Amino acid sequence: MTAPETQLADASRVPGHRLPAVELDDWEGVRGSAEGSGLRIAVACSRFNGHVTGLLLTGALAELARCGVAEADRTVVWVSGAFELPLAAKAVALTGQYDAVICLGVVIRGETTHYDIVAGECAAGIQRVQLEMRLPVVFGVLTTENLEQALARAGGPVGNKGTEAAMTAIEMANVLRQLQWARPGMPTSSSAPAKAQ
Ligand code: INI
Repeated sequence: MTAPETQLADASRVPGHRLPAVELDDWEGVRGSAEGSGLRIAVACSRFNGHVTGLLLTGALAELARCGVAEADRTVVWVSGAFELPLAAKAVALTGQYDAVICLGVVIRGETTHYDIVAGECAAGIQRVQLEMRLPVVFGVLTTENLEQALARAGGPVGNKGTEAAMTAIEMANVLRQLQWARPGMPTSSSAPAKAQ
């Protein structure tokens, strides 16, 4: 069994666009499993740069299915652009019917400042909605310099951001469920459901 400190050190040496989330099986605490059965998850997907967001959506839906989210519990909501994703997420949250929302979009830098405004407002809006609504709203939005970088992250050599976003949605939905069950007191290290099922 590898010590958590060693896992972190190893992870920091893995090449790639970001540090991968490490498996910390030895660590106590509240954690969300990758079990999707019984969860209802909406995916808000932007039509702007649709040839790329479609690839993100394919990755997200495949991952939800792989993790056990039933087809009837997966809803796709289309919006025009990344700027509209926070509103769609809030509308989904207000239904009270979902355990998480995944937001998928692609913002590619152009020659104007439009990119910064759209990407910034999208990210800030998504964060605001998830904090206000206490519902996981996952940022599955690519913000890249060019189309090539976007395609690389939409099922290309760097992976699929949609797949990652689906994993995050399930994990966070289950984290929140664990915390709900732990009420009224926070779990101690000895009482917490420490291991993922
Ligand atoms: N929307 C995107 O999703 N990606 C972009 O790269 C983009 N750019 O570059 O303009 C974009 N613009 C549209 C925006 O999201 C809104 O739909 C539009 O402004 C209407 O509110």
